[in-house]
Amino acid sequence: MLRLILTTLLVIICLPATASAQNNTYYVAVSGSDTSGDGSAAQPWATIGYAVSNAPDSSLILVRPGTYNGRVRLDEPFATGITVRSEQPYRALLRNNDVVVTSYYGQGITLEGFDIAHSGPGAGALLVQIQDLRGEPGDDDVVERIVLRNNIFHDSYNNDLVKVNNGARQITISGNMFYNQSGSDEHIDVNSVSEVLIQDNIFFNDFAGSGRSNNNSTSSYVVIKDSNADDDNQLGSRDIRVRRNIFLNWEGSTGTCFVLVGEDGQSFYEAQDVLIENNLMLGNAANPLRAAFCVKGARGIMFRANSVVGDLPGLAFAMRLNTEGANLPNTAISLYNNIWADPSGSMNDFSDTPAGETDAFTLANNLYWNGGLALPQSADDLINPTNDSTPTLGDPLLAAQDDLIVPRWNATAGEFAGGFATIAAASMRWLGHTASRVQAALRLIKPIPHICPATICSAGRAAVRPTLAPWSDRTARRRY
Ligand SMILES: [Ca+2]
Ligand SMILES: [Ca+2]
Ligand SMILES: [Ca+2]
Ligand SMILES: [Ca+2]
Repeated sequence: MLRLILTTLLVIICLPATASAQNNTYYVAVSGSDTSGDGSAAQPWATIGYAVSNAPDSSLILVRPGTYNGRVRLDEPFATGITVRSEQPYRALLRNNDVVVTSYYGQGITLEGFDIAHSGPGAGALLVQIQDLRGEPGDDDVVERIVLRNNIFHDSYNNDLVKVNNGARQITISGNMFYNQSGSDEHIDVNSVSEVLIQDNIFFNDFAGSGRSNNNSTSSYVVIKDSNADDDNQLGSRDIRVRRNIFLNWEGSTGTCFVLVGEDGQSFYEAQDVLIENNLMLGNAANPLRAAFCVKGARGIMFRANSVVGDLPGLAFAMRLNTEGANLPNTAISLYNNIWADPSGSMNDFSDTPAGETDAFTLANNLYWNGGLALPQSADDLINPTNDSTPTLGDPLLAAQDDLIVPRWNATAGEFAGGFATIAAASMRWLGHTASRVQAALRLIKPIPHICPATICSAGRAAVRPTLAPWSDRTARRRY
């Protein structure tokens, strides 16, 4: 309460009636001041953290171009929500030699349009961390309704780009670009949280483009797991959606995956009720990965209408479903309406799925193509293309993906490689280049009765056929 009163007093003190903060719009600029500024266009504040602590609910905070060094704290609760936006997309740079953006106490905050990176080698761990430190982690009062939208998260020199953990919930990560994490860590580490939506993002690595060496040591682009059991009152990540993202240009280790569910060998399900749909996974790079999609010790995982296309050197092309440590066997794994296509004909291993490590799965209505050669088949694996009772076998007419331009941001040119001004435009490029063909290929797949298990789909959606057009509803925000 004291904090609230102080905050209220600060707002009153800092926002005299003469402030020109029209329509709840406030400004931050590198030339601004947190002591003499009032947040108006003429007298902007100097730091985002100060603006967040002083702007009222429903505010729009516009951050002027420039480089902002130091930690950005998004730590106030807002019932309706505020937006903190780079006034010119990607022209406000957030830099720190430690974690750059944190939300440990925030509610209802959208961060939009920034270029976010470590300042260089030697930085402390993580670029962005969202975790619940409101009271006890994962109790009724949690960090929630945090949105990361249209940002470029790149070049962590220590650990993940974005970590969401310790009981946070209702986190949306939408329309961002991710490249170059560090060490055996991820672009997004979804760890012991619930209701996370990851959609319309582009994930790739391009270490050389950042003047770094590629050690083939990085981990999955997205991991969904629980490292800390019930220490945070949350046992397993739950209700996670990964949809309409583009994954490409693998430079990571041979032990990890574009998307990995479960990692830490726990004795409980590290993730439950996870939907991975309509993603484009492009095997354009020469660096082998473990498999496009991997699950270790999880329940209720649906992988549908994804397109895994390209040479994609991998220990397995499509998936690895296994257990490690104290993991329970995977159960309720559904894989349908996907395309697994290697136009180069080098798909020599379809899955790594040891018997006994997955006890219930559905494989139905997928398309398989190995450049005209025989599909791989292994008696050592639980899941082979022959397990699909309604397969589509044939050429989906998807091109080899090895000539793709990696769409990294070029600040000097003010555009993404390929000549696009926004992440959405760069994303649309892929739609034009590849996804229209993917959509054509998906039309080859026979529609099937919906087989969404009750653990994932509500009764209201249970009769609905899964969408076959992956990106036609890019602006939709509906939840499952
Ligand atoms: Ca809490
Ligand atoms: Ca991590
Ligand atoms: Ca936990
Ligand atoms: Ca195998």
